[in-house]
Amino acid sequence: MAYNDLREWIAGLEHAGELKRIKTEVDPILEIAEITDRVSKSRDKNGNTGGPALLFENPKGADIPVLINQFGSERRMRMALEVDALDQVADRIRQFMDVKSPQGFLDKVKMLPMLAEMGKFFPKTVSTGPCKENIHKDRVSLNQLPVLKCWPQDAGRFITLPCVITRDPKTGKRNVGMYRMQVFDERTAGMHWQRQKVGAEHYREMLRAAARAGTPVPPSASASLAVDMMARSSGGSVLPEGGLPKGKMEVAVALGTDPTITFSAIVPAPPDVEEYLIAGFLRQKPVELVKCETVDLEVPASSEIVLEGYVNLDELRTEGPFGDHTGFYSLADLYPVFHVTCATYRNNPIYATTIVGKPPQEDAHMGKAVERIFLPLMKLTIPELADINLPVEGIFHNLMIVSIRKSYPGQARKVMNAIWSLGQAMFTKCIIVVDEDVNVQDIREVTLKVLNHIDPERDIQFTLGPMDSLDHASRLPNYGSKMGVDATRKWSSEGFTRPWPDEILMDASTKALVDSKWKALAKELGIE
Ligand SMILES: Cc1cc2nc3c(=O)[nH]c(=O)nc-3n(C[C@H](O)[C@H](O)[C@H](O)COP(=O)(O)O)c2cc1C
Ligand SMILES: [Mn+2]
Repeated sequence: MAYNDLREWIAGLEHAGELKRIKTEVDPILEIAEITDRVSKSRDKNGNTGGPALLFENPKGADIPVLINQFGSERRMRMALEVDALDQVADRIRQFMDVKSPQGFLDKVKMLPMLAEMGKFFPKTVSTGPCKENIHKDRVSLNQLPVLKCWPQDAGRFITLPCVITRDPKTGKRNVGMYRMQVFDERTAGMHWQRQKVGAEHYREMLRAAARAGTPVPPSASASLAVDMMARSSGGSVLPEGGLPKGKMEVAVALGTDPTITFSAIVPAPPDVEEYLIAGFLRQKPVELVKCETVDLEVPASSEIVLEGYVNLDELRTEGPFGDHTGFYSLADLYPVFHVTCATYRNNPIYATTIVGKPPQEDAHMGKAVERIFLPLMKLTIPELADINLPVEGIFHNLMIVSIRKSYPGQARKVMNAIWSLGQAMFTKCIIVVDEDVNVQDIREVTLKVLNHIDPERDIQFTLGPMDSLDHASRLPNYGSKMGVDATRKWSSEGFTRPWPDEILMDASTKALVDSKWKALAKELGIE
């Protein structure tokens, strides 16, 4: 049964031996990050990385415990999604995609259980919930939270696992995205939605609407930069020259939610698919929402802590640097500023967070879950796709290895272009395409076959396009080149006329012969 809140999830983890409580006092400034980093990179006797989830019960300077590394192993990721294998989530998605139009009454009856199951996905608004146990509109201070400073050159403390809720002013649809928040002072924080994310698009929609309705503010350096950053990139000169319109955009932030909600905020779903629905699908039980006190938004009723507030349309502030999941500091840049108007929280709240840095860390396991879950969805538009691997050191957007069933010339390049046009996969800096017989999960096999099979000048495809905001090497921020490597076997219809050698494989009878003697031989030779 679904975890109803963070506390049930913590209890579940503890019961499964997947959580350790730390009673010693530890400093949220750097110390928790160093401990967590060591735990993330530790290996158990089976060679699994990740260590346990950690509950720091005594963080220095705050009386709120800190939960970290909750998703930091494959097992915990499976527990969070309540499956025995991550592919089961993919199987469930496939089942819903396979639905054919019912042919008669019996077919319709057969569909009823599925329809009933779908009914559970939709969130429902309830009148109140645990997150309303304490409501503060005046005495709000972000400094009461044990927010981490993760790395020495970080610009400050960062809320790293917030579910940021916004509403599309045009359609009224909600979005939940995970965008880090740098704490500036008691009541303000950075709002780091990168320009290609849904929160940023909602902000631009607000800018467009406000610009149509009102007078622009006087020109200023930051305002014109905002136009450049948030508006011109959307293709229109909808904003008056030189200034940003005044106005506010409402934002709510939920901290410490049940694991499916937290996970839903990071999955790269299509912009119009509401994350509360994704969470409902994953947990197979509706997400219960409550209305906010000061803004017209809904938050999960069982959230540990909720911050309500707004972003001024005409205000940007330098955010970062921040030690990021690339293993490097992401550079400082201008981002909107979140102002807290109200905080609601449970009695004895728990602060859930994460750190990112050099992989492998907690986010590596979340990324792997995304990879498995999205494969069937990618196959919808790229049916020849057999498997994909985003190696952890490729930090999701630097390297994707895909295998395909090749049926026509040039297909590997078609697949690259399809990936570069697919949602957040647009950021993929390097795509390697191999034939179906290559196991993309085996990096040794990939290295051997890819490098053997390519004629680099012929097989590398360059293109230009949007880059992840975190990329520090591209010629311009957010814009640069990408590379695809066609490592499939080349066909004569692709202009390759030389013979292609067979892969070395021993014949079956010799193998069987040696198999029959192997036990004794191996013992004699001292090998396993
Ligand atoms: C721990 C963590 C921190 C993240 N921080 C940010 C961030 O600061 N800014 C951002 O744009 N995306 C960040 N992301 C990625 C987004 O959450 C992800 O792209 C998500 O799909 C965005 O949702 P959206 O499509 O609804 O905008 C982070 C992801 C994780 C796992
Ligand atoms: Mn979204």
